[in-house]
Amino acid sequence: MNSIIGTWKMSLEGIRNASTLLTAGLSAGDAVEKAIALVEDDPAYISVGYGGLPDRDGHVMTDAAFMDGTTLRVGGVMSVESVRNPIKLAHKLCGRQTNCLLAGDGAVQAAREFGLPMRDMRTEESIKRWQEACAASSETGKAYTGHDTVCVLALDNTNRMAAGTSTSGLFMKAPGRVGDSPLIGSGFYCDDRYGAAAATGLGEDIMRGCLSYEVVSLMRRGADPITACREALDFLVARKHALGEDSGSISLIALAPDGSFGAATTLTIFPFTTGQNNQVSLWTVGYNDPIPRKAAPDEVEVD
Ligand code: SD4
Repeated sequence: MNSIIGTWKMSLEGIRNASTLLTAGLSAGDAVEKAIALVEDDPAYISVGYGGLPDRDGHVMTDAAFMDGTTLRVGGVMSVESVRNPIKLAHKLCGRQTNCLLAGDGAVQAAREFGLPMRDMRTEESIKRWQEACAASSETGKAYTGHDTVCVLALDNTNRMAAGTSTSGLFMKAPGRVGDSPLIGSGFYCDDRYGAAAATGLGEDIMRGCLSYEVVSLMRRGADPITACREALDFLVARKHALGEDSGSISLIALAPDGSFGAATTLTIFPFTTGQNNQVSLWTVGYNDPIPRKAAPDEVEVD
């Protein structure tokens, strides 16, 4: 039995490829890395890796993380520029006992030491998008829109699990801003005894509920992955409402050690993808539509 789940429609090809490889015996960790690297390398996906969303100064600064569900070891990078595949760096750092979470220049230096490829992560389109936002934000004062993280959770044929995340974070973020994606417990968590979870949405909100740890903790106490995602989300949303805040933009995915999966969202529609023993599907879930439904790729406009 193997199973893999990824956030957003953009993960579909990576999940398809990784699912085939998992079925052929690839490890959960390598499957997570491969699925995410494919999204990072594709400039069509504007919120992850190459061609990602620039910060206020026009730099594409990425965050990524990797967790091994057997050892509970973690690797992560934050505010990293010019590393072609931040997930590969996070995966390599996960092999270390110390110095496994690196920021900025230190992370770039580690990538060089590992011999990982570097690249200018900006594309003509990302530069144009930044220039337009600079012009528009001086008129409207609204810059912070557009953000999607690719998160992947996998279970392999030997019952090992892994989790990974990668993002360029919020569009027009302040230089140095870090979201939930590289933070263990918030953006991701994985313990192959109980399951794995990951989050996408506004990192500043996701962190307030340590949502990924909360989902895994609910699974540890017996919840199935759909219920665990929903309960963790509802709890934070209720707290936000009590504080006079709106629900915000948060989506969660989870994978159980038996290969079953779940998701929940505050959005009208949140697409995610799965592969189980090489059967690949696109799903949607909505705040008012909490049971995941299968969808055809052309039905889903949200990437
Ligand atoms: C962040 N959580 O940097 C990321 C962005 C994201 O969907 O996931 N957006 O806050």
